[in-house]
Amino acid sequence: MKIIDAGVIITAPGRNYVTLKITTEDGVVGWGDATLNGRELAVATYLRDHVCPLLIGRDAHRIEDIWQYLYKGSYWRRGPVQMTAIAAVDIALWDIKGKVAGLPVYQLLGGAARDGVMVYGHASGSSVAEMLDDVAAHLDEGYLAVRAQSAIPGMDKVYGVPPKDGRLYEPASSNVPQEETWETGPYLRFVPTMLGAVRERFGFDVHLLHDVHHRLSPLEAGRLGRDLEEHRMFWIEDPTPAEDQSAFQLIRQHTTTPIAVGEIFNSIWDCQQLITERLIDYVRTSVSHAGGITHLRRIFALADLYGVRTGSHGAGDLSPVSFAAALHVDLSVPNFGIQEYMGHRDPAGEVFRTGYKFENGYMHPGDAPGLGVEVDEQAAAKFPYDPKYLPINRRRDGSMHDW
Ligand code: GCO
Ligand code: MG
Repeated sequence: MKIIDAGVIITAPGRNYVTLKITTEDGVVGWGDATLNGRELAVATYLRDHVCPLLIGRDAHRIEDIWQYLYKGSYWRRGPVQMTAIAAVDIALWDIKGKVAGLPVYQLLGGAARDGVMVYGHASGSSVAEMLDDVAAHLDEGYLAVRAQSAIPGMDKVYGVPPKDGRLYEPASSNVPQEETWETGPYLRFVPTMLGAVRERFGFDVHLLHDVHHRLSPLEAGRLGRDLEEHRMFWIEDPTPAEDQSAFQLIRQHTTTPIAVGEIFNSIWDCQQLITERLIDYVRTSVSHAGGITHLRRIFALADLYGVRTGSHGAGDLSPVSFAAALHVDLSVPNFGIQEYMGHRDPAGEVFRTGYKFENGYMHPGDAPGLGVEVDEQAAAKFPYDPKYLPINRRRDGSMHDW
């Protein structure tokens, strides 16, 4: 079944998304997500100029071969741009295979290994009281797991906390990077109290998560983990910048608080040591940034051997196409842990027609053939590209810090 067309759609219904459309000779269309927040056009160009021309005439069914062809064939391997581009192709090809087979993608991956996929939502607030009310609102909606982030006294802006309404936190918000100030001391002193307040009000039944967003040293992370042990966290996420995998040995020596890492990883090599030395508990690689369904399953299979569970990134800057793909993988792998669900704000729903459902804290991708998401190209054309950057962090002395 030959590929006869491959093209890139850039649209900003609420935020920027890059989508790959692959068409086969019999008119089957597959969709892939190629969105790399703040660097969207780099992936769009990589696809348009270097990948799409190579797809024409290839057999859409040969997913593994096309993956290897694009990965090994470029010579310059890995990195977020290449791996997001390959992911988009891979996701679109799985969509096509499902549509041709008349089956939802999870059936092609071995079928459902569970009835639903537990997701966690984002609760936040400009004070602890406001954050607690947002946790309550999530529990009312049926969430079983909630990530809690709150403003920190003495710090102007904090990751994960929106300027106003708790539900609309948007990381990429400015046409030049917004500058934030980071101070480790106030953060480390405040967070145990903040998360303790959640336990005090809601008890221990709710799964509680927190994102450190790469900001601590290994020793500071160890101390935070130890201070949080009494709160029985589901996980703390990205405690340190994770390109230094051996740093996690130090964290592990100091705490039993579970650790989740991997949203910025793009290949199995980024987490090989973390997994094989059992330095983490959850691997957060995403389907759209880590080489698509084909490569994500390889990472998850390695993780399974070492008792590491999955906890894929699911922020709003990953499009509904990759969110659906994530749900298909989550439903089928044996070592699923949890899936992040931030949702997509309107008018994304005008462009992406989704079939996935949320019920009682669990999600299901639906049973439509393929991924179950269709893209309305006419609607997409109404929302032109809108350049945005992620913020940066500086310490009080002006030096750059991890954001
Ligand atoms: C998360 C992430 C996001 C990232 C965002 C960057 O855990 O959901 O940390 O909020 O900051 O995806 O584009
Ligand atoms: Mg994160």
